[in-house]
Amino acid sequence: MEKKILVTRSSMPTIEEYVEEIKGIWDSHWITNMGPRHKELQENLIDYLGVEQLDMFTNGHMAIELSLQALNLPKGGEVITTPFTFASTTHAIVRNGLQPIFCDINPVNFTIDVSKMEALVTDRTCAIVPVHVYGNICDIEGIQQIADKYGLKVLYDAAHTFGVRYKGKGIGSYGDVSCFSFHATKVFNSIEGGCACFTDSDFGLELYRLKNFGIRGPEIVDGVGANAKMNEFCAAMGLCNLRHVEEEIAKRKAVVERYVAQLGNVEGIQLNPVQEGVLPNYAYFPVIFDEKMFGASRNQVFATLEESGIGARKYFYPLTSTFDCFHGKYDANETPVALHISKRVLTLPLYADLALEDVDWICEIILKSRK
Ligand code: T4K
Repeated sequence: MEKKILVTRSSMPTIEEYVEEIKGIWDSHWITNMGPRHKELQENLIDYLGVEQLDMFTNGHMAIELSLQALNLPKGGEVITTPFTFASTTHAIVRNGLQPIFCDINPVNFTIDVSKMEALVTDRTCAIVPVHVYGNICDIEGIQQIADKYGLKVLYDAAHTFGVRYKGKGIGSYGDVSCFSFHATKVFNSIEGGCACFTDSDFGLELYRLKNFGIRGPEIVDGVGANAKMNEFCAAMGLCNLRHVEEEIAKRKAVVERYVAQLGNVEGIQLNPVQEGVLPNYAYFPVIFDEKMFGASRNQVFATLEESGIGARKYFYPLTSTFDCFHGKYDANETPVALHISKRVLTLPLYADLALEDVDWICEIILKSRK
């Protein structure tokens, strides 16, 4: 059978470890609705992520969507955000009846460009939703300054930044709320899952209510909520994977270092930056190809890799602002850097157990794809 390497591969505990973790579920018959594993994972995550409070959800998207709802922003309000992200970020804004206002990104770390943000503020602006894309952290101080000046809420889409620390603090402790994804494809997974980190207990209560149908008490339903509760099987997977997350990150680091050794000095290739003051998690390995200097376009490299059974991905192309569902609503030329990067970026396979020889092989194919 032809060898296949995909962009990532879920980390899993041994089956024995998982079975041990779920045995108690059979004894108690308590499968969901904030059971003992949910509680234990929540406590362990507060500790590991270095945040004051957090709540957990079925997935990262619901953490973002319900957090935006819990911020109680004015309907139709404008939210400054990035188009260089996964569908989830933009859709969470739109599904809340809010209007995304797309700000360009900076060409070095691909996060929202704070120098272009203030010009987008109007009297309808109510929030900023930046993304720590690929695990690169945004200009947190710059964003907070603008938020403070105009009285805006800040929700960080921190889906890619599990375990990242900035200036010694957990990345989830910045902004009004920060949302992580625990999807199968992430550095840490609970199969599906996610969390929102916050400091305001009233906000936390509102969020809890929204993930549980708006129920406040056995006979009181005073909110129109959704159902976004994490079940016990996902929480059990989270408990197992959390035990190994440091090892996971260390192995990813070795893979990234091997890529950097092979591709770091190649003309026409731009790699992800190392950011000052940041303890990274090696979530993604994006590469930007300059066709003229490198000798092959992103699409050519993508196709050559695919012919060899290597599934690199074009995260994040197309820009969310150009999705068919928004046809004609936004102009991608207003975010020229994001447009430029999205047409040139390829994220290469990265996971803990990716063999270093396979990294060499992937790089060899990339370099041979030059005309
Ligand atoms: N915000 C941002 C910035 C995000 O990137 C995401 C999710 C979210 C918010 C929302 O968080 P969640 O609601 O998802 O928790 C994937 C993921 O589904 C998605 O979680 C992720 N971002 C996005 C960047 O990538 P796809 O459609 O590319 O995934 P898929 O199914 O093609 O999987 C990619 C590779 O992962 C496969 O080729 C193999 C591997 N894989 C996949 C699955 C599903 C596994 O090894 N095991 C698996 O179970 O979206």
